Amino acid sequence: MSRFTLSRRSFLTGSAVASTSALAGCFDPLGDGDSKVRGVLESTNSLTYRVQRMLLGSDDLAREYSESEIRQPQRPNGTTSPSDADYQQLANENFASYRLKLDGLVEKPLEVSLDEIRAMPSRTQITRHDCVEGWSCIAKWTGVPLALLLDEAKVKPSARFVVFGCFDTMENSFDGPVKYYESIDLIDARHPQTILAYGLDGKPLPVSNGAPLRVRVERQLGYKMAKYIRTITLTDSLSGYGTGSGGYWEDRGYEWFAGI
Ligand SMILES: Nc1nc2c(c(=O)[nH]1)N[C@H]1C(S)=C(S)[C@@H](COP(=O)(O)O)O[C@H]1N2
Ligand SMILES: [Mo]
Repeated sequence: MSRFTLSRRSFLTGSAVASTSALAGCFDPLGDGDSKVRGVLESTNSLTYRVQRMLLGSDDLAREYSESEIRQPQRPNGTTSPSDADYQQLANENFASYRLKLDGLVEKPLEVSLDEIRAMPSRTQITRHDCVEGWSCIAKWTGVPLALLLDEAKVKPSARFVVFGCFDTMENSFDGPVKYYESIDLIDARHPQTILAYGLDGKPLPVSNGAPLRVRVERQLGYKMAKYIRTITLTDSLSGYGTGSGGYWEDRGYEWFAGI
């Protein structure tokens, strides 16, 4: 018995703790290692992918909040201003020549401009972002549901993962400079709250939070939500990316399935 029972209990406790502390808007409750919230994050992190997938219905929604629960701007974290020359050039002209490339295991690879993406049906959601470092922020995100782009590109049946390739180079990596990347499965990719966001709190997404496009994967931790997205690739294996664990931080030991 246990592992499942215990896991399930920590998972449920996780939701309860998360919702009571949500009123703070942006908060950093973790001064030390035995904080309740950190314990919950760590225990949910250790759940296996299979167990979490059993607990989370594929379309269960993450909690959404009201405008009054937005207390301060989304805290920029990780890369906040990519120094990469190709990115800076695009940013200088307000991303007018930016093209999102969607390729890999699809019948119809796409190259779409920001204007084309903004013209697609959008979704706006007020959600809580939980960083593994122990802070959370409630913010309003607007973007195109990733599922719409996947449908447009016609994903091949052999595809299993969506890989986000980013513009920003992580300079301080022990193995030299590498680009940030992330990946999710197709259940999360098609989840109704999974959007490519170009708006934050009613304004264009700022560079510090991932302009021109960043993904929201609302049932997972912050590091899954790739900013500065350049490419989206459908693949049947993560082994060709980074050192094969599915993301920049996963290659450095974080869980690939970072459900909260
Ligand atoms: N490209 C890229 N995406 C990234 C990161 C990054 O450094 N580069 N940091 C991640 C982490 S750890 C967090 S918590 C969130 C921070 O998003 P924010 O800056 O909008 O708060 O972005 C995630 N996505
Ligand atoms: Mo994070």
